[in-house]
Amino acid sequence: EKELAALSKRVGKNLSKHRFEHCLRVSDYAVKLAKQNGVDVNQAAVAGLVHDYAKEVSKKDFLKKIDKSGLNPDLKNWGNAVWHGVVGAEFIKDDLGIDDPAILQAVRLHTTGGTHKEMTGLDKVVFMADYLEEGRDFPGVEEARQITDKSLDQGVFYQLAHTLSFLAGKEKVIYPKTFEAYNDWAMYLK
Ligand code: DGI
Ligand code: FE
Ligand code: FE
Ligand code: FE
Repeated sequence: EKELAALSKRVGKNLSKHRFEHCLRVSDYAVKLAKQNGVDVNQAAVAGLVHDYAKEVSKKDFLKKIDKSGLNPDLKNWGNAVWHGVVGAEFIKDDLGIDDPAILQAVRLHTTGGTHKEMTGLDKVVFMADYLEEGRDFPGVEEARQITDKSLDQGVFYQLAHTLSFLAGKEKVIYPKTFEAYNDWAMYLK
């Protein structure tokens, strides 16, 4: 579609080649998962394309945006991993003029996920497409793709469990929303 091509050009200008190509692949994978799960294909294509739009924004600009947008100042204690989704949605709104609340929420949740009640089909599709796009090659990615083809919800839980364990294995600080999402899905699915 013409609008998507114009948007893609603008996203490409804000990102390095490798990250832009990741965004294109996430968009494609999100479309595939959207078709499998009765999710709006255009919203999936757009949300996938823009999800990492702010990934290369500087710390200084994230901090400014948190103030300007009136976001919770506690966010300032975190870093790029959290900011590029939650604060990234504000850049996508302001720079790209995307105001569809469903797309903005999918961007906000794409790194941490959310509770099963909070996550829409679109949120799950973008969350999983980011993890499973054709360029991903971590151990277990093929198993994760198979699980997700069978059940989008089981895929979400697989990613939450594996990301949490990966981060803890590297002794990283973990954002509370990541824990909250994991616990919620564990109670919901087990
Ligand atoms: O932006 P991408 O690299 O495509 O993928 P992403 O947005 O899903 O994740 C970005 C990074 O953030 C990835 O290395 C995993 C990490 N991450 C996810 N949840 C947390 C986290 N890092 C920290 N420190 N804490 C978290 O809760
Ligand atoms: Fe991301
Ligand atoms: Fe992700
Ligand atoms: Fe990504």
